[in-house]
Amino acid sequence: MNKAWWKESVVYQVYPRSFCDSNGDGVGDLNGITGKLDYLKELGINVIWMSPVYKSPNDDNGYDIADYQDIMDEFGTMEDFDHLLSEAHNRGIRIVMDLVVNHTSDEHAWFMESRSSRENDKRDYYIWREAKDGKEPTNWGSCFSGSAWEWDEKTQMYYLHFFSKKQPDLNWDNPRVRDEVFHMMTWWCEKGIDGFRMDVISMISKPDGFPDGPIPEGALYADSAITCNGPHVHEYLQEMNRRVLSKYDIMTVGECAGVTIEEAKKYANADGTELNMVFQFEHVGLDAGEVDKWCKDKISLPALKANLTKWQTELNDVAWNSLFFCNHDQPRVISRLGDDSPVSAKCIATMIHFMKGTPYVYQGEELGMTNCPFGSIENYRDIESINAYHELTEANLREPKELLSCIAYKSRDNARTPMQWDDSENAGFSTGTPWIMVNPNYKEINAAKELADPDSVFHYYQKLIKLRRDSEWSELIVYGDYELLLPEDEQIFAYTRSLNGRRLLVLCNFSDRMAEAELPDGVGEKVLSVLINNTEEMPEVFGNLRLAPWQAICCEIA
Ligand code: TEU
Ligand code: CA
Repeated sequence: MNKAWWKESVVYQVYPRSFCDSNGDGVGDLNGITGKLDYLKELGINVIWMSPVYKSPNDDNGYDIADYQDIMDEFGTMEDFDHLLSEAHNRGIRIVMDLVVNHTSDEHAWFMESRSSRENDKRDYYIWREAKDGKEPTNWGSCFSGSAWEWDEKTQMYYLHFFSKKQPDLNWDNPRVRDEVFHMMTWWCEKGIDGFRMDVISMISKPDGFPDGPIPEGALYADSAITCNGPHVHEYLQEMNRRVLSKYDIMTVGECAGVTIEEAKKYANADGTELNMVFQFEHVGLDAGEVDKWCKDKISLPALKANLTKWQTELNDVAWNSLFFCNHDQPRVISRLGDDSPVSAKCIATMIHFMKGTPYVYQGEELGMTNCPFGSIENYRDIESINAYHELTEANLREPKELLSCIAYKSRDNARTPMQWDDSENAGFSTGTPWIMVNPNYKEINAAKELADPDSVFHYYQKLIKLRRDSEWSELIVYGDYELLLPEDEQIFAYTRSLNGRRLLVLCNFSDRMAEAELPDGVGEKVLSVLINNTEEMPEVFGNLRLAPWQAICCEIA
């Protein structure tokens, strides 16, 4: 069964900019996080993954790093970080850092040198190419709109950036770059951190020969998928594992855009030669459009069940799953899969938290925080949303009003509004002017109110986490085998977990209507105990199953 602490964990993602502002400048900071450790302890999580806190000009809110071994001015000092780390450890909470090494900021010293001349000693730390027929070297697009190539007047060459032009891609084929990265990672591990979430790690090895890619109808450039799972990515991660990761008791999760099951079996293989687990994106891609994410298509439940079941069964005993729907790049799942009601939040959480893998709770998800009514494009802060709006409307590819409604539904900023702590001004996030608008529903949805309400979403997440981490069913929830039931049902997500002769039955009605179904023979005929139920109603589990709207229940069955 290969037990491990990171398999038995529940991770909480903090987006520091929006979590808690301790000094009234409108921006969240490290001391703000330290001040909320008791809240996180109360929730029951045992690992915090923090989005980047390193020095950065914040072109992409810290995912553009100018110094990997210093703290962003707005977030505090290295002393503040050391204090946070020790206070977290004092509470039995581990800290996982966000490692962004596919690219740096263009204000990093390495890039400042690299761009200074073609002969500079660090020129090949990045990816420079001559113009081709007077144009960009390939037809690749940036994830933040425009070409993935930026012209540098001084040295008369293009440099590659799959994200913003202030995020030049590092050249991982250069062994000196790998040395620099592994040295920096070791420095953080020696400080006592507990792991890394690795940003777009599936993109670090670029395709051989830099071929043009296909340009989808309605798009201006070839998709960045062309660089996912590149020719040397596993070689580089195995080197990283040998030289750094294998020397410490740490947890690693690769953010792997474009990862398939076959690739995940390599990235997160059970032999431990690369990473512990990956974030896959097929399930959160089920509602993407033909060309890009800017649409309001809904995810069909049978498609979601089929995809999550594929990952549950095909990685089983071969690799390890992460379990998430929310993060700082995704709209709020309660608005995407639910109907913004607390009962729908609990239903979604039940479906996720009883699966096999390590669950990730994104800040505010445990409160049932929803998407935010931003209104005009001026209220957005996210470079991805803002650039997409301007590029697609200025190229007359999308009608502004219609596109804005899609951005409202899918923008990353939906996850980046300030954490809603209480019903005081700015939801208790800051005594200053927040860097981004506060969701106007903070008086109804906030931590103070939910801590005082035993039936709140917070307390429901607390129960889910306790069942996984400290109950008689913990081993069954973490290590039990998964089996989907009722695959074609359009309303009910039903599955079992089994281990050593014990079995859990999970039933979730993903609709605002009553749901009925026939369970397979032998399933649910004898309920031994009810672990959790998000409504007062006790469904008839025997034979003719009836579930209330959004009802979710987990029982131990004979
Ligand atoms: O995200 C990479 C990535 O896949 C995103 O571009 C994602 O596809 C998109 O945001 C979904 O709409 C990572 C970080 O999580 C993201 O915040 C950064 O902006 C990006 O890398 C560049 O570092
Ligand atoms: Ca602050």
